[in-house]
Amino acid sequence: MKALHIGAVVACTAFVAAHAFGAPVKTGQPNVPEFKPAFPGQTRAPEVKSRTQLEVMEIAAGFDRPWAIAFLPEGRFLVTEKPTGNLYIVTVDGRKSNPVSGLPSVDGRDQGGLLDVEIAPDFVSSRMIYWSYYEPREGGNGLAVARARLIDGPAPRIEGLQIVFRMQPTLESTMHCGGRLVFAPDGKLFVVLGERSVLAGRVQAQRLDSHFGKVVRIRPDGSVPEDNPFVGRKGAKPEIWSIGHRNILSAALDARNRLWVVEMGPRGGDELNLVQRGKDYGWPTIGYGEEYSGRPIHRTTQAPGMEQPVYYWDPVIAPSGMTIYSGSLFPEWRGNFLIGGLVSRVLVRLVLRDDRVVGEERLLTELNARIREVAQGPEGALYLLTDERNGRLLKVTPR
Ligand SMILES: [Ca+2]
Repeated sequence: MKALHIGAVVACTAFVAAHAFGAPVKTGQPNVPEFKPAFPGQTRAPEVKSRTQLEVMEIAAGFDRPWAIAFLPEGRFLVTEKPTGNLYIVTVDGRKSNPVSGLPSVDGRDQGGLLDVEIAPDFVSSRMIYWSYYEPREGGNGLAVARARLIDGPAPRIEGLQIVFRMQPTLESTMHCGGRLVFAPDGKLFVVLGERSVLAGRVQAQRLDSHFGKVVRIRPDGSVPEDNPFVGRKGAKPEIWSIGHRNILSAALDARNRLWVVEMGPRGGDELNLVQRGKDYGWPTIGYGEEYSGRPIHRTTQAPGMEQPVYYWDPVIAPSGMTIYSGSLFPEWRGNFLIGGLVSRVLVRLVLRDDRVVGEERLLTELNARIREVAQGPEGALYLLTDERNGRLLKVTPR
């Protein structure tokens, strides 16, 4: 293992004062300055500074664009590799297994490939794992979620493969499938999705007959819980839990088991949303960004019946991966949102109070790496994956 010492100790000004006043994190000019926040603190919250000095250890490297981590109860990790579709078991001292065999092939172009992996809540007895991936299909592709039993050993493999969810309709696009998986404590599985980026997909984010741009909620076997909001509505996909999302690449539960997501915006307009049953998060009707060409997407930032983001970024951070910290190694981070930044090459920390962002920090700037995954380990350390050809699995602890 290699220790990378990061950052200097920064004395913190009084916590309350920093929240009430204070300049925001220094970023560039907004891309869409004519769009104003709907309420104070919806963007550019005052900068806060962690008092804890961080130590970053490299546990393993040599992953091709790794995407997600899951923690096995014995202290090892599952790590997905996006373009290759490979899943590895990694030991705490960084030894990588052969790729787990038996996984279906993936469409690994662009944003596609093998994405998230989770262990079942009853993994200790069932040995079941769940993963999401871009599924190659006749006439295009789409996100799928599969599960199987993990058979350990020198040649790890899966057994009893089942596809439990298929995003519909099939469309040819190598972009915006979302893909994070979150198990709720009641055993339901949230799958967060994107709208495929192309215009033919984007317009479906508001349509109930399409999974594009939705959060869906299923049972682990793929069946639909009867208390989903659109069950029984004619023409509606019954798996839908919320609508109007662009491309969700971060999802996590808070201490009250509420689902929070961060979605990748266009140029300007990355959003933090608190996902509630049956609600509409506005895309592409409202938002705070613009097309990469500079052309407008939205006439307005607010509309009746559409939810406001709790927070937005312009310029964007390009989010991927998030954990809401609940461990004991970083007491000052308790309840904070830790979000990986791709283009921004930072770890973003948000401090929330009463569901409003009251402070923002950019951590690990010295690492200067695209951060794809942020996960809290069982012992409270933070684990990261860097989005590189030689992607690294990093462990962050107090120094
Ligand atoms: Ca929105």
